[in-house]
Amino acid sequence: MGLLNSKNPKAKQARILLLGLDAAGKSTLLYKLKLAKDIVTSPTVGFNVEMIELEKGVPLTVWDVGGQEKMRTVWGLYCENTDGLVYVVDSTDTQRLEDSRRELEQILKNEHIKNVPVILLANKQDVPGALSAEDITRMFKVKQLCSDRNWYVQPCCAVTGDGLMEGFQKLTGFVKSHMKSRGDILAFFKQN
Ligand SMILES: Nc1nc2c(ncn2[C@@H]2O[C@H](COP(=O)(O)OP(=O)(O)OP(=O)(O)O)[C@@H](O)[C@H]2O)c(=O)[nH]1
Ligand SMILES: [Mg+2]
Repeated sequence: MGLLNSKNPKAKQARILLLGLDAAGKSTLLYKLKLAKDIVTSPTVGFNVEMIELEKGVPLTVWDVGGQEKMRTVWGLYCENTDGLVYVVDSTDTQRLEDSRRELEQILKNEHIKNVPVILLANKQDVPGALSAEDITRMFKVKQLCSDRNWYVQPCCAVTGDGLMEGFQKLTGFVKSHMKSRGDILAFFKQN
């Protein structure tokens, strides 16, 4: 709990859920953000959890849950107390795009993340022929799917880190206003 605010160890941290199909690039991007370096990942069985502080005074606890089929059945168990959802899409995996869209649609029905802001990361933009953020927005029907919440689709490359900061900055802005609207903001900002 190294990033808890030292003046107030009980200050609320924002809990971020990182989801997406297996091999979308969730763990790669998490450790790129956390460690600023490339790591060799293996499929996540269970979850990784890391605290990252991209904006000073705004610590995020990021839960990276494995995306293999059997893991998707338990995604719902991680939704409680979530303040923001980051959904990672492999923009080159056109064969499983509909699977990915359907899983997103499903998880957005979870009552614990009702109105919670969503950032879609259109990952693997370094690969020639990758679908653009606009393509993903259209194909996922994001406007309809996320009509009850703030959302944004950010193109990125987890390997180089391109677009990750932009995506998480957007997320931080959304999360702040979401927490404010829920009244959590006092606990969150008293010390930030
Ligand atoms: N070219 C390219 N490869 C990427 C990118 N992001 C991730 N990868 C690769 O995709 C593979 C899967 O990445 P992971 O980060 O393990 O995927 P994950 O979403 O955590 O997968 P699960 O843990 O199984 O849910 C690895 O070989 C990564 O190096 C990217 O932006 N570009
Ligand atoms: Mg992983």
